[in-house]
Amino acid sequence: MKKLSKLLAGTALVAATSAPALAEVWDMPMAYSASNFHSVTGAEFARCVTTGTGGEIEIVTHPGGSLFKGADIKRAVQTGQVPIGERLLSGHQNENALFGFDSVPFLATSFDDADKLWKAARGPISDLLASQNLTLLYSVPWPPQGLYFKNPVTSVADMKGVKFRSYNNATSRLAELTGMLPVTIEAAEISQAFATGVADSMISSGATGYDRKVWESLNYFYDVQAWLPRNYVLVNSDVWNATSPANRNVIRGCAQLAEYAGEWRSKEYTGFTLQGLRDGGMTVAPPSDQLRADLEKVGKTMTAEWLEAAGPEGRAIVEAYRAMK
Ligand code: PCA
Repeated sequence: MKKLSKLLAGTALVAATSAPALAEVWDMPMAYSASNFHSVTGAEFARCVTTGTGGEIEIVTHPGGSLFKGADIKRAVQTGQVPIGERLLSGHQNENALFGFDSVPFLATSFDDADKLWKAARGPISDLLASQNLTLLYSVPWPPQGLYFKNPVTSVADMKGVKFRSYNNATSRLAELTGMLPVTIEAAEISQAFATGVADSMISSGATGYDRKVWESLNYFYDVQAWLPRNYVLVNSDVWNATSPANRNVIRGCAQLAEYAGEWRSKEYTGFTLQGLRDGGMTVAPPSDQLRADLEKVGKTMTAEWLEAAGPEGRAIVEAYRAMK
């Protein structure tokens, strides 16, 4: 009997020392629909981490704003309610103008330019996030932003009084400067907002119009290519610092892969979704010369306002970006 208990104790000890670290589950809220390329990229990133850490960290994505709505995700990660999440960071422009560097009209209007702007901004944005207990993992751009309307629009004068769905400060300001009436609505809720007439227009990518089937309510998409806003995957810095160096390496590697694959998907999704809008019955067209010229004026005003609000740090980002062009 004595022998047996000794043996059992020995086995237990061996089991305890050779057991893998406890598997952790990281719930990852995401604001956009499961079929959207950001969510697909996030799901792949999650699998990469789960596989790469040998199951020590299992990331479970929750797309469509099902765990936290977009507007609540940054705070949820910051306060440790969840360890990780994805957010459209320009949604926090009202907290710090620097977060709006990617939504300055006509500053960067192609994927190539958006890449350069991101190279210039990555350091300052990472530092700003670090000061808020957040560690930046990766960022992926949305396709270029165009204008959606119910009725045809050929100049800014035609936009007067139209109810406009906004998603950050820049989009609300654009509405104000064009005489429209902004109302902030999450992407997850726009189909209903358009169906019930809460809004009759927005600026967004073909991707979001396609994901939300906006052709059920809207008829025109003008491919203005005003800017390419970005989503960001953030980790709570306390969680990050408590993660083993080996697992951090795996996560960094998966993040690099996700940033690359996500942008590639964004590019592929651009043409596919614009065709999807056409197939849904919408007119997809470039803006008229008049509309383009009117919007460029609005863009100048907004650029000046943003540079003023973002101060020397904002100016440094724009200068570093221009130096790469
Ligand atoms: N779709 C998101 C942000 C930018 C975009 O293309 C939205 O409309 O909320």
